[in-house]
Amino acid sequence: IPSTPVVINTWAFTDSTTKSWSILNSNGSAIDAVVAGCTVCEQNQCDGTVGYGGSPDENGETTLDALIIDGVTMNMGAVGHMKRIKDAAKVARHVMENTKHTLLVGDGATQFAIQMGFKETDLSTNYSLTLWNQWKTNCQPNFWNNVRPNPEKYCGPYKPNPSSKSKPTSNFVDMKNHDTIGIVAIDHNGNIAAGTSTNGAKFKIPGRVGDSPIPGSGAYAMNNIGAASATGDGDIMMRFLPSFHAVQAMKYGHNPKDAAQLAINTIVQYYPEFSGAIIVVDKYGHYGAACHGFDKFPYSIANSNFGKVMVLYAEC
Ligand code: SD4
Repeated sequence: IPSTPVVINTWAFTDSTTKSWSILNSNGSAIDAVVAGCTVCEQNQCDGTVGYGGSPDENGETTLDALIIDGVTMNMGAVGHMKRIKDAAKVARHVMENTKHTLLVGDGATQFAIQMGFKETDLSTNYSLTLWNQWKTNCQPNFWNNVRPNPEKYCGPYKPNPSSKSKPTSNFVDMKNHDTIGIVAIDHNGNIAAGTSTNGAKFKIPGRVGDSPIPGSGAYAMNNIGAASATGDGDIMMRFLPSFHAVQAMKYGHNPKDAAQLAINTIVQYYPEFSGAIIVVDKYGHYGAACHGFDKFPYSIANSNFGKVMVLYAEC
């Protein structure tokens, strides 16, 4: 049964769902719910793949991507590859509310965050540095470089190999290891918002920005239709704007479950080995999810029908 207000987020990140739901339940806005839910995951370092201290790049540094979308005004803000600032979702909201830009990246995003009063701090932890050291010790050809078929052992720093024609397929075989939070919410006024937060892909080439901060890819929301948010192999997914695709599919009459499946199917046609998932909600609170490349995709939901936070599963 559809019901609003509603919050849905990727994975079993139920602390985030609980936080977002408590805001919606006390008449808070969808934007507040989305930002607060993402922030909880950043602070909890959800699965080591949201917030500080995870997914070190080739140089061992953790960088953050986040996006916030207001489906009422279609105003959006995002940060990509942001360094040394923990609160990626809150900074994305500042980009949305305090600038006319949509996406700030790298050191520029950091400087903006500092001007907005955020604290600069090292995002590395013992955990992220251990991961990085293990990676360097067991140095394999770096997946993210096009040198994979090359038998010569290779770890960063990145050197482009113009002679190689190989294309990456998916480095996201084990979905347990890289779980972006994506949240979609509808508040008491029927206003819709969506957002994401992640530390991206492990051992990425420095400078890499994933799908999560890209409007239409990591998330999308339009008040008169609904919203969606995706997680998974961002280097592949951003080529298809799956969240935009799903929202458009609903516009043309598909229900959320079918819209989710359509967005995933299009990617699979080109990249049968990709791993990823998407959550979709329409403006009435009907919801659905679809996934590919692993067994089951858990996602979390709260609305007044359930009266509590539930974890549901999509079969992939
Ligand atoms: C990325 N989409 O940066 C993110 C990672 C992710 O589940 O979602 N993992 O590619």
